Amino acid sequence: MKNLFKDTKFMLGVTKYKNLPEDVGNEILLAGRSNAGKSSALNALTDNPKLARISKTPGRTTEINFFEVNDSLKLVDLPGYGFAKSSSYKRKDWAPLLEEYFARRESLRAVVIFMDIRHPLKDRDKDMIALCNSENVPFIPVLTKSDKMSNNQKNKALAQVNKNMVGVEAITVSSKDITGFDKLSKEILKFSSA
Ligand SMILES: Nc1nc2c(ncn2[C@@H]2O[C@H](COP(=O)(O)OP(=O)(O)OP(=O)(O)O)[C@@H](O)[C@H]2O)c(=O)[nH]1
Ligand SMILES: [Mg+2]
Repeated sequence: MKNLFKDTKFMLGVTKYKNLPEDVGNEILLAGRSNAGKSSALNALTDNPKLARISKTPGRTTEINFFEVNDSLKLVDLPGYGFAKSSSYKRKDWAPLLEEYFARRESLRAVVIFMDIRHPLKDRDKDMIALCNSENVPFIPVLTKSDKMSNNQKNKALAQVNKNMVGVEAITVSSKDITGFDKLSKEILKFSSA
């Protein structure tokens, strides 16, 4: 199967709404707690280990980074929520930008919410789900680092998360073993027709 994300390129990183690229096409937001594995997943999805920076130090991603998949699809990598001392994503400097983005961005189609499979649905994840629900933006829950669990544990975690959500099913991925990304690409591409 051809990887339609293969030619994804970094466009720009911004910290202010006015610096956002033109509001055209389709945008998928990549969200999640710091260290959840967002950047690793982006690299696995695009089969490009050098695309987004991975780090052992939480909070490496501090801007909203735009990646162009093709003419009509962009992936938007958010800084992890809760990487600093703040207890809520709302208190982060870029939170007003995020709220403005949700309120105004015509191109926003869906949010991928990355959660470490060992620690899913923390308060800030629930905040993000609530924000999606209040703005009527669909979300795709993704459980990362599935290589850290046995199949049995994995299925239990998945069932537990699914039990807490209506109308959506979580996907498990491992950026280490490169599993689950076919499914994730399919889900993302569902939102990418302009
Ligand atoms: N075992 C395992 N480790 C992973 C996986 N995905 C990410 N990691 C590790 O988790 C750490 C954080 O990964 P990142 O991809 O940088 O996480 P992030 O969500 O982008 O973090 P921020 O940019 O700080 O918000 C790194 O040490 C990765 O190597 C995975 O699927 N399996
Ligand atoms: Mg990152």
